[in-house]
Amino acid sequence: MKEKLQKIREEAMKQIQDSEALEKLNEIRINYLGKKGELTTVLKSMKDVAPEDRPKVGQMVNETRQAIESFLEETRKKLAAKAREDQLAKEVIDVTLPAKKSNVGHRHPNTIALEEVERIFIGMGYEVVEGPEVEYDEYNFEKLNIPANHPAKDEQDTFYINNEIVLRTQTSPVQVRVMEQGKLPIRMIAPGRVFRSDEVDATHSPSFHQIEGLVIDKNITFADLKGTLAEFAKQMFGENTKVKFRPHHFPFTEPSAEVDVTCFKCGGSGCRFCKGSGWIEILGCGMVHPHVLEMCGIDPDEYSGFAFGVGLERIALLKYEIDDMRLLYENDIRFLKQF
Ligand code: 2NL
Repeated sequence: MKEKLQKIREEAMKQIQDSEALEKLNEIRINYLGKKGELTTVLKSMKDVAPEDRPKVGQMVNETRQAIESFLEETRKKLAAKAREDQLAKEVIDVTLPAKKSNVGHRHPNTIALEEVERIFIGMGYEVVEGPEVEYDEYNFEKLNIPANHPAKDEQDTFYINNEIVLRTQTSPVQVRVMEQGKLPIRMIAPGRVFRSDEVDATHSPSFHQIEGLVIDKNITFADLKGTLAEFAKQMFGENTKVKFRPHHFPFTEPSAEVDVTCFKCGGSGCRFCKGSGWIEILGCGMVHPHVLEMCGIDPDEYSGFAFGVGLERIALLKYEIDDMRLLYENDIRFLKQF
């Protein structure tokens, strides 16, 4: 028995000594110390040992077990340390590699321009109101003095859902809704998406954005309109910007005007940007037509008001010197990032 134990011990020690991997050590542990291992088998054969020899043999089995266990543990530590060293040597981190770029979003030029316009009018006490993009013909045309068969209806041709429902051509129906609510005075802007049955080119799109403004109170005159838009132009395009009102016609305002601002590139002396004229057209406006007020439930003898409409894309193109509207809709991040 003694020789047998001695042999087991020598064999185990040699195998441990020779093992090069942690998995191998585990195998050895199972082979010698496991449930069906060699040492366990010896313990099980104790019944064949003479009773007086049993304590001695038992002690020898235990000593062998402890010797194998402690050598296993010692070797395990060595191998684990070596494995970690090898791993560290293999997985060298190149700290000079460029880091992954994190792409953050960017506000669209339309959004930047809209927020600027909103900031200016909120500063003058206006409210920002939104409304539906799908509208009744009645709100988009009739109540704005554009009855069936009016030539303006052809200029503002749009997409029809059916005979009574259209995609709005302006945000004015939002203002009609506010007027109908009957709370006066009104000082509001209505930004939003509008639609026209237009072919796509550098300055047209079947879907674009507009900001309309409306002020209704007692004793509102064209002078209020001029002062308001002159202040808007200064804040939007620079302190030295001047405005010019040219007579125009809109069915929903009377009198009506188109407004030009002095070219913010050349200051009015004439350049390529303003095609030599020194002026750039930015919006349409006028005094709200008395018939429109009446149709919206406001007494034109008591109240008057002005209104204006600005194309948001037009402002964004001018402000950021973009020469093709289509660039605004392509969502190419390299383009958008510039503004
Ligand atoms: C343009 C012209 C304009 C209005 C819009 C308006 C709204 C109501 C009543 C009267 Cl509820 N007028 N809006 C007035 C004049 C011009 O837009 O050229 N827009 C791009």
